[in-house]
Amino acid sequence: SVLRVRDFEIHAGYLSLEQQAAMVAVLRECLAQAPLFQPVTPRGKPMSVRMSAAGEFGWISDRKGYRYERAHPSGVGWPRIPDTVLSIWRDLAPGARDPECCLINWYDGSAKMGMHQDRDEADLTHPVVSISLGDDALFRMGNTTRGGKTDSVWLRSGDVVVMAGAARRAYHGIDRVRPDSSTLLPKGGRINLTLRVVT
Ligand code: MD3
Ligand code: FE
Repeated sequence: SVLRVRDFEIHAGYLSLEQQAAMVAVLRECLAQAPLFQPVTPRGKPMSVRMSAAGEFGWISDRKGYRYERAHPSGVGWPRIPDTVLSIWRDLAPGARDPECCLINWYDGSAKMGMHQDRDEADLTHPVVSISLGDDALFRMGNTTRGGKTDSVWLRSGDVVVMAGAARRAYHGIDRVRPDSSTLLPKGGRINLTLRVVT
């Protein structure tokens, strides 16, 4: 079922449990090559979300700033974007250029992501596709400028969200994760994948 909240297109239950489990298995291989790391903000504050990436570029935050890089902080190249992940992009963003980055965000039960805009990409007319796996998360959607009214929705394992149009430039964040709401990940927590065109 597709739910539209403003310009956000939420495909609830897009992935079957089997598809979700297969995706977790290929993500483990990605993370073996490019392990999760804890980014720090340019001001030196550690983020609560752990991150890695697949694709030509990954997103990095450290004391030097925010940017896309061709290598993991360890120096190794990012793994390829798994085909099962790429096929979701091609289904839901038909006609768009293939993504150059699959950002992998991992949340434990106390991680959150403050309201922000994604604007480190060169061309904000390309859509972003987000895939949720594991524990439920409270996703908050705001406006293209900071402040104003927001709408919140719980994202569940297997849900896919497409951000195009005004949603692509909207402020958004994750207020909290509901621990133990899914059994997909053996140690619990939540994985969010975001597919992006970067250049
Ligand atoms: C709206 N991730 O990685 S996914 C992010 O669940 C990010 O990890 C959250 O915000 C997460 O930047 C939210 C939904 C999402 C992702 C990217 C967007 C919404 C977006 C980019 C532009 C606009
Ligand atoms: Fe974001």
